[in-house]
Amino acid sequence: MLYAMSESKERYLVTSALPYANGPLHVGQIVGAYLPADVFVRYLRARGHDVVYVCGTDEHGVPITLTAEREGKSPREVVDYWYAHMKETFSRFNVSFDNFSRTSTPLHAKNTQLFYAKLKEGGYITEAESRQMYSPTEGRFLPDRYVEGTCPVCGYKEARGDQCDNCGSWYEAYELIEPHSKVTGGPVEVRETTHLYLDLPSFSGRLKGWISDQQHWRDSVRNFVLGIIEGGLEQRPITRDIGWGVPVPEPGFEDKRFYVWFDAPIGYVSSTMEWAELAGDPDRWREYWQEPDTRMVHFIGKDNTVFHAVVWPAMLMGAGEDGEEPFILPYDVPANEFMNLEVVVDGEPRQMQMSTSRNLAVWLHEALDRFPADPLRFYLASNLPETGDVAFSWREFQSRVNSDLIGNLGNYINRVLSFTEKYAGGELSRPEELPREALAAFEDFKEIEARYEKKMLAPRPREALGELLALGRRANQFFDSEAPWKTRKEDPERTAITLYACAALLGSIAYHAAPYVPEAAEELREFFTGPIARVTDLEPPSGYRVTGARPLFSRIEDAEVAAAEEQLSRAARGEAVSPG
Ligand code: B3M
Ligand code: ZN
Repeated sequence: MLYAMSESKERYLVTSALPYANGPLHVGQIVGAYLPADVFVRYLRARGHDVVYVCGTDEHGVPITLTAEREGKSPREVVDYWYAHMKETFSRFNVSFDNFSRTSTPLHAKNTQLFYAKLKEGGYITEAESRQMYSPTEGRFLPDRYVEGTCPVCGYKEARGDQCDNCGSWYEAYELIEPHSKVTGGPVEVRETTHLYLDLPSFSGRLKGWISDQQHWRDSVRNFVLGIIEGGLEQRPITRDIGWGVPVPEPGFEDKRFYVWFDAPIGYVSSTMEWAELAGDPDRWREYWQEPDTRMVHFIGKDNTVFHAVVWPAMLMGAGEDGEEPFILPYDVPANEFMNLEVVVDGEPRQMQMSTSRNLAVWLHEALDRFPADPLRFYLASNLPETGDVAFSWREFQSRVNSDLIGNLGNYINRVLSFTEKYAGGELSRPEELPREALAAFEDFKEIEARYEKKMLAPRPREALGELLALGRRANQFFDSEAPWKTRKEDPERTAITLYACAALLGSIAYHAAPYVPEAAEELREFFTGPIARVTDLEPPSGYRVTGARPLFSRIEDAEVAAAEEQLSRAARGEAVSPG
C-alpha cells in the first residue's frame, strides 16, 4: 500500500464569537459559532496543522448593564457569574478552546486603547456631536434600548428607542413622542453629546478590493458584505455615554467608554496574547496575527457579519500602518444562519423562534443535564445552519442519534469489536495479502475521506458529517457482504482477514468521527489498540487488539425525549421559571 505524501501544514488562528456574559448559552448560539469551530479545529489538529483556537466572554456594553439593572447587581457581579458559568458549560460540551478569556481584563483594556491610538495616528478617527437622549433624574445619557415612548409613525405606546415593534418603523430615539426612561419611567430629553468615530468610508476601496478577492468565502457572506460597501459606508461611532467598558484615553471623555463592538473583536487578539503568555512564550501571538500565511477564521452567527467582515478588517488595516508588522486580515468569516425551535403544542409540533427573554430556548447546560455531550454534538452537527435556517427538534435528536450515530456508526464498531473478541480471541494480525473486496472498500474509503476533508476545510462540518455516515454505510456493507458470522465456521482464516480489514475501516471511522464525538473516540482507545487513521495514509499495522469492548453510545429513550419536549412546551405556554 502506498503512503500518502505528507501534505503542507498550515498555521490557523480560529475564533468563535465572544458571547455576552449575561445569560446561559443556548443551542442557537452553539450551532452558530462554537460547535462548527470546535469540529473544524479538532480535525485540523488531527491532520497535524498548527492551530490556536481562542474565545472568551464579551463583558461590556448595554447587554451587560441592562441585565445588571434588571437583577439589581453590578455589571461586575453579572459578568463574573456568567463568565464562570459559560466556561464550565463549554467545557462540559467539550469545546476545546486553547484559551477562553474575557474582555474585562487589564491586558484587553490596554490593547483596545492601543488599537485606538494607532487608528488615530493613521488619521482614521473623527469627532462629532450628535443628539442623544438624556435622563435628568438619572444624570446620564441613555442608550436607545433604555428609552421607550409613543411611536411617531403609528402611535403605539410602548415603542422602543430605535424601532417600533408594532409597525416596524426605524427612527431616532428623539423622534419618539413623550420619550421616557425604561428604567425609571421618568421623562428624558434631547442633549448634544460628543463622540469619536471610525472613518469607515476611507477604507471603502480597500475593503471592496479585498473582499472581491475572497472567492473561497461563502457566497452569502461575500455578496452581503459587497452590498453593504456598495451601499456606502458611514462614520461609525466608537464611543458611548456609558460607565461600563474600556475607558477612552482622551480629555473630556472621562464619562464615556468605548463602544462594546469596538473592543470586542480586539478580544481575539487579547485572548491570543493571554494564551501565549500562559504558554510561557509571550511573543508567540505575533505568529498568528502577523505572519501573512496564517489563516484566521472567524466563526460567527450571521447577525455579526458586518462587524467581522467590514468594521473589524478596517480596524486591522488601519491599526497596522505604523511601521510595525501589519496585522493579517481574516482568511474566512463563515457566518451561519439561525436555528429555530420545534415545540410541541397540544400534541402538534410547531416551529417557533427562540426567545431568550421568554426563556423559550434549549439551554445548553440543561440539555447536558439530560444527555451526554456526544449525542448532543452529533445531532447539532447534523443540523448546522450552514446554508439556511434550521430547527431544533428533540424528536429529530432522538432519531438522528438512534439511527445514524448508533444504527450506522455505533453498530459497525460494535460488530467488528465483538466479533474480534469472540471469534479471533481479540487479536488480528496482518495478513500477507488482502482480498479484492477489502481493497475495493479501501479505495472507496479513500475517495470518501477526500470528500470529507474538502467539506470540512470549506468549512462545512455539517456536510462533512454526511461523508462520515457514508464511511459507516460502506463499512457496514463490507461487513455484511463478507458475512463473518458465516465464514467463521467454514473458513476461520478468511474471517480473521476480513476482521483485520474491518478494523482498518474502523480506525478511519473513529478518526473522522472524533471531531464530532470526542468522548467516544477517547473511550474507544481503552479497548481498541491499533491506528486511528485515515485509510488514505494508513500504514497497515502488524496487528489490532481488542479487549473488553463495550458499546460507545446509549440509545435515546422515548421517555427522555418526552421529558425534554415537555419542558419546552411549558416554556412556550409561559410557565417556565427563568434559567440560571
Ligand atoms: N457579543 C454578539 C453576540 O454574542 C457579540 C459578539 C462579539 S464577537 C467579537 O452575538
Ligand atoms: Zn409604530
